[in-house]
Amino acid sequence: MAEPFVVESPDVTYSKDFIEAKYLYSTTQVSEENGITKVKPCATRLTFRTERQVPKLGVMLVGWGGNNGTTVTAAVLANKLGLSWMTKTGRKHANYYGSLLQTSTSCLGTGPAGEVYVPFRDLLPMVHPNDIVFDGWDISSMNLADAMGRAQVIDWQLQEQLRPHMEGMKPRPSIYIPEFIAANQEERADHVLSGTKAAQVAQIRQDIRDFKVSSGVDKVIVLWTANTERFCDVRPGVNDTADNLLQAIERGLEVSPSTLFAVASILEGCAYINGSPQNTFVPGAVELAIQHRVFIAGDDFKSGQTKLKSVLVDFLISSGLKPVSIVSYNHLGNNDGRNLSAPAQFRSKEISKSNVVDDMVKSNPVLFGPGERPDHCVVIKYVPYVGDSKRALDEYTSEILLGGTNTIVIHNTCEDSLLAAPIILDLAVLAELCQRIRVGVEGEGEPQPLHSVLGLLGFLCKAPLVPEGAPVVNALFRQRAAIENLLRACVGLSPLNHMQLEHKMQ
Ligand code: NAI
Ligand code: DG6
Repeated sequence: MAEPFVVESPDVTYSKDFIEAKYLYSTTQVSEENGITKVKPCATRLTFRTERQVPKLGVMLVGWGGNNGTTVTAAVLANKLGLSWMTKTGRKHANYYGSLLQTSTSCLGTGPAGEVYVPFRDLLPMVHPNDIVFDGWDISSMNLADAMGRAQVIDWQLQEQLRPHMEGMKPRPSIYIPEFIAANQEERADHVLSGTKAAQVAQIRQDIRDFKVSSGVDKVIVLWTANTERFCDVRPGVNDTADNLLQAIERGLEVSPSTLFAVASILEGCAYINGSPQNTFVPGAVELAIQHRVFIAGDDFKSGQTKLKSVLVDFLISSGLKPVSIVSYNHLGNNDGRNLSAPAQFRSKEISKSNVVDDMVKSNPVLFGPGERPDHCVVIKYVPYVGDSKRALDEYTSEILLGGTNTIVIHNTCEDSLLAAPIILDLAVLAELCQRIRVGVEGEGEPQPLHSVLGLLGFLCKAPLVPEGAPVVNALFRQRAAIENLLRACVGLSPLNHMQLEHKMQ
């Protein structure tokens, strides 16, 4: 299999099936002894082994008939078919703008003409989105062509071209427990499974198996892009351990639909990604994933306002300015906004949108004393007329030199699902790639899979799920560097350090 580039190093070997890289992982340990802070540079020799064979990937979307589900399906078809269409501002061509992997680049190194950049997707063998086969579930029976019309996201001329390809796509009936989503969603719930919770989980597992056989895909990833649910209580004996969670399903106790899907997916050995804010990954679900060595990732796509926040607050704090008030308001008119107009569902979103500055605040004890944090207010309003074109207004106030203040106000109009669709693709493609990576300490046995809780995908999530005890990183470019440097490590390249010493020394 031809690679876009070959690393020439005694530490890197390419075999028919694997790329294997020996890698020196450098960290720094800090300890406190007798009032003295001791800092110790450490280095560990690791082996990364990446399977080269890219599988045929199937992605099953929960909420396939929603704005994100239809938009991502339409985007892949439009790219695959090479479609273009006229709008009042001219001809538009299908692209993957907004995808970290497809349309952003990574610096490979320096050549005679300067720095050499390659698309992120060329760093390692990865699934191309055009080759993904979609399937999924929805509580609404509408076929994908009609659902795309309902979403009002895709330009009309493109919809017309896509209709024949999408009208045959019909979501599978889904698990519907009305109390988890807003009451205003009831009118679209005409396509729901019946039976006990255990029977419904069994049906979802059967659906995954059926899809695998009928589509001929090698691997399936399941991704929740259905409505935001309310948080569920974490209760001892119900969802605190894997066994209790499985028992709770058998006994018909409270388990949210998104957690039921997670359980079905994990038991089928399929990675499960949560694109919404609710606490799908109760402790029992996490333990189940770890037991089955299946990847889970989430929560809540980081698409617009929050992505900017995780850059802007990082900029302020890392420049030594002190943000003291962050007020984020937005209004939108799609079905997501309608669902979020109910208090319990809004609360889930408020939580995931509010914790995104914590790591940056914690990183700077010069500016913030113990327990001190900026005021942070999140408001979401439902305004049907604006549809999927979300308006986001943010005000950041910072304290600056000698008691001065610096107020930055941002207005952002963003077509929500057109931002979320490429994130869905990146999540699936990266999760699949991670399934082919093994890493281990040299001399300590065979390299092993990454931790089941795939924190690496945090760049794409508002509230990154991380292994117990691991730090949560929200700062966008730290998250990006984690992905970039891990992928570089897999081909034996050191992390990008941006020192450019070759241009700074005499
Ligand atoms: P949407 O409301 O258009 O689509 C959700 C779909 O899920 C609907 O078709 C609904 O019928 C279906 N559904 C609800 N409960 C279901 C269940 N139990 N099983 C199967 N299907 C079910 O919403 P949209 O805009 O597609 O967003 C989806 C999710 O992604 C929401 O939770 C939203 O908060 C989240 N999100 C969206 C972002 C964006 O930029 N569009 C960004 C971040 C998160
Ligand atoms: C209103 O906030 C609706 C939400 O679903 C958001 O549009 C979505 O979570 C994207 O949020 P953000 O903050 O990344 O733009």
